Amino acid sequence: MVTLGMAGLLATAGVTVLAGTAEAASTLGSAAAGKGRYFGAAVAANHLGESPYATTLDTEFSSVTPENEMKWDATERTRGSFSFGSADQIVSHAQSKGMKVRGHTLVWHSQLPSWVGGLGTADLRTAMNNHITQVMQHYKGKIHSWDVVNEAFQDGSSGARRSSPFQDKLGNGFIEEAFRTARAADPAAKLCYNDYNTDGVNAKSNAVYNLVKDFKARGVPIDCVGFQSHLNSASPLPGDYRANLQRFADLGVDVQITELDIAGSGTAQANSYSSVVQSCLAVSRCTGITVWGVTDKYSWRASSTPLLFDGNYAKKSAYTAVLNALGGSSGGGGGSATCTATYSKAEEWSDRFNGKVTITAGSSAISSWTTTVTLTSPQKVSATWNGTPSWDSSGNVMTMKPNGNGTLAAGASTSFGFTVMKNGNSAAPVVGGCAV
Ligand code: 9MR
Repeated sequence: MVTLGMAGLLATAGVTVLAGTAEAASTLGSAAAGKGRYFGAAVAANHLGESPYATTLDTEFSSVTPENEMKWDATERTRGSFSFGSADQIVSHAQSKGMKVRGHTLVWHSQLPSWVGGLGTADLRTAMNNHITQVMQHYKGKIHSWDVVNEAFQDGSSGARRSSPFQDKLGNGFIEEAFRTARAADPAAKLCYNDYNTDGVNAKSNAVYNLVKDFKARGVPIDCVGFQSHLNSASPLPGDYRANLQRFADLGVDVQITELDIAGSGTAQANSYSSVVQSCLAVSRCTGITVWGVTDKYSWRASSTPLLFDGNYAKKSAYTAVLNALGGSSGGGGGSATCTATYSKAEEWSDRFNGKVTITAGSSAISSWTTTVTLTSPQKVSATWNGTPSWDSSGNVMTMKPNGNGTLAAGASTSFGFTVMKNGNSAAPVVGGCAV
């Protein structure tokens, strides 16, 4: 932003700015802003006091979604008694840092207090509309987009509605009613329908598509569709992801990637993240991306390490891939060569395990790289592959260089491996920074 402002000033003053000297944006939020998008994260109020959590959030992201704090069970646990404490904490944190806020979520079958399910039809209608109105009015003017209705369709091939108190008692019309109530409560907020397993063209996304098409034809207020994009090996990135976003955009709504996380590690994970970002950038109405958490440590599925920062808040290769796809650079300035090193554990036996380190070039090509792997004594490395190791005098620190030619194209990755004899200690090795 600063750089753009400077370039603008210099240009106005008639000074010629050499192409390529401007620094690329170095955070997710600023790089996304350069593309006219926001880049957000789901956050939990109870982690904001953890310094690296807040620092990572504040440095990198330009939008937040409360992960649980705005849900019905948090905001209206008892009928008519509203509590906004932890959601307010997130909203004021975001506002103080200039971040936008996505509202999640008003009408959802899950995290719904049991009193809602116990109501009769007329009472349920009143309670639903009151809930939407109270929560939206509390945050009026502070939320850029609201997930008004979440996950109302079944998985699988039926394209049918999911059973819920709303569906079962109010019928198909509950979604329309919720959106009309929401428009009246905060006319400035974008109103979204949000769901998962709708990331490619399939029976479920077709059902959502038909809903949106019908709403647009009849003038029912809807502004956006959220694609959660919780991806893993059972539900990988669909080949028609971009085309699916585009067909919704063509109905006249914005599309947003709302809960992105991709199980995995290393290059495969980085490549999927990169594709998602490129797909959003290719669809002009794709207005922003939110990842479902800041760090793997607090992910709702932490064991699949699906996020951009690892449990120690280190940037993963997925982070670099996203930043590069957004046109940013983690390097120290325009065009300078950088790399990142990320560790993952591979096979493990009772006496030893294999470690893998992935080296990923930043936004410029690199011609060589070096990184360190520090063991915990009395561990010993018994074998290495795909690299040339050397050792410090303690025998605990291995410096690894490429075998021969260490050239990597911008954003490309390579990896080396090693076997650690545990000698009674299974601690993961610590991988140092990557130097070019
Ligand atoms: O990440 C949320 C987790 O902390 C909650 O325990 C869970 C409860 O249902 O909801 C998770 O968030 C969900 C989101 O609200 C809607 N889409 C699916 C998300 C992951 O389950």
